[in-house]
Amino acid sequence: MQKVVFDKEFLWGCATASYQVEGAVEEHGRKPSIWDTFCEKPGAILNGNDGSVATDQYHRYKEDVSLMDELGFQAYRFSIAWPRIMPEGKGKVNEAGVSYYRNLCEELHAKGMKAVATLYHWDLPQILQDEGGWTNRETSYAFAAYAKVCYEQLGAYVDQWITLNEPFCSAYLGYLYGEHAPGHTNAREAFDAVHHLNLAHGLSVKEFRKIGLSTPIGITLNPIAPRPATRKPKDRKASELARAITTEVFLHPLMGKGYPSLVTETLKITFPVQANDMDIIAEPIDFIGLNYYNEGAVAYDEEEPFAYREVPVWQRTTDMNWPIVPYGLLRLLHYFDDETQGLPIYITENGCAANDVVEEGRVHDLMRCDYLNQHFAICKQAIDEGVKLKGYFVWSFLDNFEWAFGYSKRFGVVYVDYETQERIIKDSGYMMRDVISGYCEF
Ligand code: GCO
Repeated sequence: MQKVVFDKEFLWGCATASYQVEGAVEEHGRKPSIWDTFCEKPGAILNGNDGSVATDQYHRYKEDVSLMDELGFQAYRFSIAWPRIMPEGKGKVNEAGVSYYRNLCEELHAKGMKAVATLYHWDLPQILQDEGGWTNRETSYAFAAYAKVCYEQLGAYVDQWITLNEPFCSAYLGYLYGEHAPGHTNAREAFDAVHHLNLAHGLSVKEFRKIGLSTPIGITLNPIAPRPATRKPKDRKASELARAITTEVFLHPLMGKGYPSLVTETLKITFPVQANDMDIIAEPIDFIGLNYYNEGAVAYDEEEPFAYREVPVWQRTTDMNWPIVPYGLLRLLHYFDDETQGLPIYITENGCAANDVVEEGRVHDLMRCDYLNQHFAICKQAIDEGVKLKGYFVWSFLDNFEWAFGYSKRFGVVYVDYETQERIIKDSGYMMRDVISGYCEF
């Protein structure tokens, strides 16, 4: 019998997010989020797609949980839609929204799976964006109040909490580059959003501690740490600048180190910090989530706003045109291990988009199998090298709404026929079943 490569405590899960899978955007009291609004903006989303139906998981969650169980997943990382829980962003709680997530958690528990809930995976209630969204400090307090309601109403159902998913994307793609909702392109707004997202995280962790739940709470970052193009000091500096402005503006305040001087002094960027903010943001957490897909390379370029530019790389790419660089994950796992002084780490997203086709009822996504196996091997190497890696969640359980790319990109280990909503387990799903069972060596 093949040896089990990961120990029995290692948590194998799959991940999705509310706006990408639920659909039912006007059902049972849910009100519009910034993504409902953004999808209405002509040209914002490829093919004019939106999340109004998505994979209809709001109605099909029992079927999906059964599929997860069939593949042996031990946990499901989903996100709670703020506009379902508090449709006005604050104040009145929508009982129907709470019930949906209670039912989902109970279905998971009935199959012996853990419920891992992300409080915020980008679907900010539009009503709060109308008041400035993440550029408004008040949104941080509204988030903490929303989180408190979730802890009170779902604390007995959720096994692990994640405050924010990828604040980098919320702040930079949403307010600087305009690629994500709300689609703004204003640097001042982006840096205000960075701070208010950090503050929202800290305030929500303090609420969690006040309530006294014993389950773990953390945050998920997508650390962007491109390698230097060459060993020239300038290119190594470029790599440090890239990591500072994209990742350390979140990671360092979380760890009580304040904003990185490379950003505040070298790049001369300011943040709207008020008294006690940095202490609030540094409220201790129990684990950190790491989302990894790919790694780029950068060279110094003083003409660029952040003094670096991406350079061409040679690796094979996925359907997102993202280079496949497993070793980049090893670098980041050690970086997180060092920066957090050994906080438990979960890979809360890893996977790839592939041009999947159905052939005689099967999907032979062998590129995805290779991608995943290469990254599993990196996980094992990191653990052997002493990194406290405690789990892995594949992105994604099933094909879903890939933000600005609409439904054109498929990340699932389960295929979705969007015409019929039929689910088809891909070869990568069967491969994950074998890896999780321990009978498959990669
Ligand atoms: C992210 C988000 C996911 C994406 C996935 C593929 O990391 O960007 O968490 O919602 O769909 O990463 O891009």
